[in-house]
Amino acid sequence: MSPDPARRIVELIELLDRYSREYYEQDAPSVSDGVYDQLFRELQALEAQSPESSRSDSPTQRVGGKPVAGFLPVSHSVPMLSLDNAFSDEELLDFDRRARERLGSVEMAPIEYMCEPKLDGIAVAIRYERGVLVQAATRGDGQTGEDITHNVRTVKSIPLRLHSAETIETLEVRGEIFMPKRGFARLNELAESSGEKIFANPRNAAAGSLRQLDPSITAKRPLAFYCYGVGVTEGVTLPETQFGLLQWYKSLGLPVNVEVEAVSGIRACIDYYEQLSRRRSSLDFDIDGIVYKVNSLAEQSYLGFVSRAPRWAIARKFPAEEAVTRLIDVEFQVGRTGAITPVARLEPVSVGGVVVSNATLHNEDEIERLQIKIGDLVIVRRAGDVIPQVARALTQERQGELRSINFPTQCPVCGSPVLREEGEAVQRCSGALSCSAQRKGAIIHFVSRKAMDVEGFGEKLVDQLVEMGRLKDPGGVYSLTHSELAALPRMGSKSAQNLIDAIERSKQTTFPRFLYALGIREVGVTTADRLSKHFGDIDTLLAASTDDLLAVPDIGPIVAKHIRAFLATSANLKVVHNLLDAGLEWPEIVSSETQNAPLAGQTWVVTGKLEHLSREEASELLRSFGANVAGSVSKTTSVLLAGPGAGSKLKKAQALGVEVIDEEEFVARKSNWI
Ligand code: 9MJ
Repeated sequence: MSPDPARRIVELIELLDRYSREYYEQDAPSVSDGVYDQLFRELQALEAQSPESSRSDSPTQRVGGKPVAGFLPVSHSVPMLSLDNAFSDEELLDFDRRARERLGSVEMAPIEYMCEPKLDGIAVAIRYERGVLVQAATRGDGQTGEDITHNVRTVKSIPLRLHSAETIETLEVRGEIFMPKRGFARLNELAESSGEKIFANPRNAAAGSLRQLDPSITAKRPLAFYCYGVGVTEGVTLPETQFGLLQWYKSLGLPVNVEVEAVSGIRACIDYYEQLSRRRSSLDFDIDGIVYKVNSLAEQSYLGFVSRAPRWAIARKFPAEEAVTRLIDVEFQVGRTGAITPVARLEPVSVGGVVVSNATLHNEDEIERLQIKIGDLVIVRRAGDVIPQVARALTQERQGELRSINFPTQCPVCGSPVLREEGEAVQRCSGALSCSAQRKGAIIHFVSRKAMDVEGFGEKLVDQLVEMGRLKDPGGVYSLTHSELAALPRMGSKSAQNLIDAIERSKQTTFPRFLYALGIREVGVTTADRLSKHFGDIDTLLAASTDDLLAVPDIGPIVAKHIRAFLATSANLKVVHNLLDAGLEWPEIVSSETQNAPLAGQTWVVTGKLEHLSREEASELLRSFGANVAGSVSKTTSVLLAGPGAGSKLKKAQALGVEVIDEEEFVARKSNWI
């Protein structure tokens, strides 16, 4: 499928050149930095393998962008360096080892490092003479940048005069101009409402803002600045460390990122990385990694630099959240409710630090929107914990045979017609429990932890029993026998007995668990709880009309429709009755409206680790006493039950003056409620 190396090199050079022009000249990138880096590294590797095919116009031979016409060139008498990258802890450890070897401190004390968030903005050099801002320039290629003084003067956090520094002859401050995320969002909202061009990301918005010929436009853009380095100086003695430099900058009125931290040794650098990467999304500025710098300025100058990067600093990049790979095939999965989800099978690729070989394509509309075909190169995105998605297809790079994706009209599992309800994007198999995929899904849901909680009843077992024809609906679980289970492959007599015991235990349940376990569409744990409180018992619920359902708090027409549809299907009613006949039972519901429940009208939140109960068990108990249990703390919270390890919820409760109790107090109070 992949072309030969020489052809791929030519292809990559052209592709990277186009992406680079989109990025630097048009401020309109069509791919993310991560994708660019990935292709760049692929090119580097191919050129190393086949040096005879490398070309002098390859982007790997170039160090930076060209100044654009309209701005005067500024030459950097102290070159503006860029940074080498480390993409793993190993590469970072190598960097530290090399630095210690050069400093002669392999066996000696660890190096002290400064850790700085790596801002994703525009590097600038701002020159102050006798304390007054006289010039500002971009990095350009590191030797020559562009004069953007007129625009930089409009950035409000950059002082036009340094605090009490008239005696400093010359100070060239270096740092990053960027657009905070909130400002970026507002700017794009405004642009959208007035039909103007929308920026792809905060970095491009910042670059576009600094490239204005008219500074009154720049002045309206929400730009900010943090400084982190120094260029030319005259008539001043610099502090001894990077940390000291930043402290001194602060005293001069220059903005310094509050997140910077001096640490001892490379292990502490890794800890800093892990902590900051967890908070990354809550920072108000985009970062693409962490910069580590040898703290001592004397050691920095001893270490020096190679070609364009210092030997005393390194950028530990976050794993790219996007990568390019090829779509090999599309399969259609059938879920518990019959929803048919197209799943992309991909050539495995590392995204966000995880190897991805499948990604969801959501539904037919999404396939249409992506205009994607099998065989296409695609961009896969995975941010944080979200399921990998196909962001788009590189349709311009198409070559060779491609196959179009046809959404099935019959269920790929049972052959029943696939239907799409009006106003819905989802297509569903119409086979209900006669479709083995829906049957498996329904039973897996039924035995799951928040439902009937049958311990040890896993997906593989459900698959096996459904395929043998032994489980036709959730009720079948209660007629399984020890000998039947023990005869299954890889199942001993003891495991079979454990399962039988767990099945038996699950018969003692609660009304909301039972309702949730039925797997009615749109009925999650909270809705099941509301329904059980409202109707109190199963017979009243079974007889409920749509209007009766609409009278339940927070139940709207869609949920009511799904409940009615479920109850109107005779196969479902048969399942419900079989379950009741199997001996499922639950304590009578203490309805908060009809009986004077001790916690009626109160809203509780449970957080932290409890010793004697799980959080869910505590919540269930609270609900049984009439309390409403919420997921987050607010002004209306009555009490927060907090175990050890409670974090932001505890802080918020304390800030709002909400009563906080521990488990011991909870247990003591509980005895009064019974
Ligand atoms: C960024 N981008 O935040 C440097 N940087 O230091 C920080 N960049 C840098 N330092 C030397 N914090 C060259 C570049």
